[in-house]
Amino acid sequence: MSQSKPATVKHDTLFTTPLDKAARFSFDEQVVACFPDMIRRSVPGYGQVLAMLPIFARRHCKYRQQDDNGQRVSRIYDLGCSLGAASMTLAGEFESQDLQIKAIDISPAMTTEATTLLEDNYPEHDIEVMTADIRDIELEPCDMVILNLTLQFLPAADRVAVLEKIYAALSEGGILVVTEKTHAFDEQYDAWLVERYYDFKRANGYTEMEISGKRNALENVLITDTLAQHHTRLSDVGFQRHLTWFQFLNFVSIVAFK
Ligand code: GEK
Repeated sequence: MSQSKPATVKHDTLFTTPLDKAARFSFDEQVVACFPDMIRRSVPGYGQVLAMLPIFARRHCKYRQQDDNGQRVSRIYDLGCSLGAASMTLAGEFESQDLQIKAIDISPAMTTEATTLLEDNYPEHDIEVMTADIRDIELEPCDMVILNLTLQFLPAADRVAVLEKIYAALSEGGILVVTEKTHAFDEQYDAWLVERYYDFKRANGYTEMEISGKRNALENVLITDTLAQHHTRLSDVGFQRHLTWFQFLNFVSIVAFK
């Protein structure tokens, strides 16, 4: 894998001081500055999931689309791209002419930084970074859609419509990869998973205050589904085949095949 240029990443110290209990988590400049450190220390398997995306893309992206010059390309959407880590991983494993990547995030602080990082590292690649709400955009025909830890931030009632739009845009043979934090239906299993998840965060250097501060700030912002709910919804929107290919504690990744 090619090495990308390191950005200046701050250590995540967001919840090291007591916060207003009502403060909600938002993807602002402060979060952007420490995001790579935060997500690596907070999401079990984050790096492993990212590393598999180009491997999946090799198998399922078959130059089914055309770029503005009429060249055959594989079009990939990175929805809720944050700093573009998924797009970066893909660009690192493909020649510039092979892919057309569209990376979208609702947070201008994220897309500003993602644009810089992607332009600095992959100036030759066809990567468009857009600031938009993924509920509002139209999707062009595509080979692969990545929803890496993004669906969980949409209001529950809006998730079906976004997945329907993705299903409609995917070409036959294309895939959707959805990675999410989940909760277990069984309360005891859920309690065990949540506690071991906090152990995971402790092992990665987070204090009790940081863990509880983040939990409070994410309340009603990050709303999890069960794994069964994810699979049912994917069936409901039309995907006939979908598979949980990765699980690490309460974090899962599903691949859905069109
Ligand atoms: C990664 N995928 O590093 N429209 C667009 N973006 C949204 C919306 C929306 N309606 N709601 C939230 N977001 C990334 C990580 S982070 C996950 C994704 C996390 C964006 C939000 O601004 C944030 O950047 C991203 O979804 C979620 O592979 O921080 O746990």
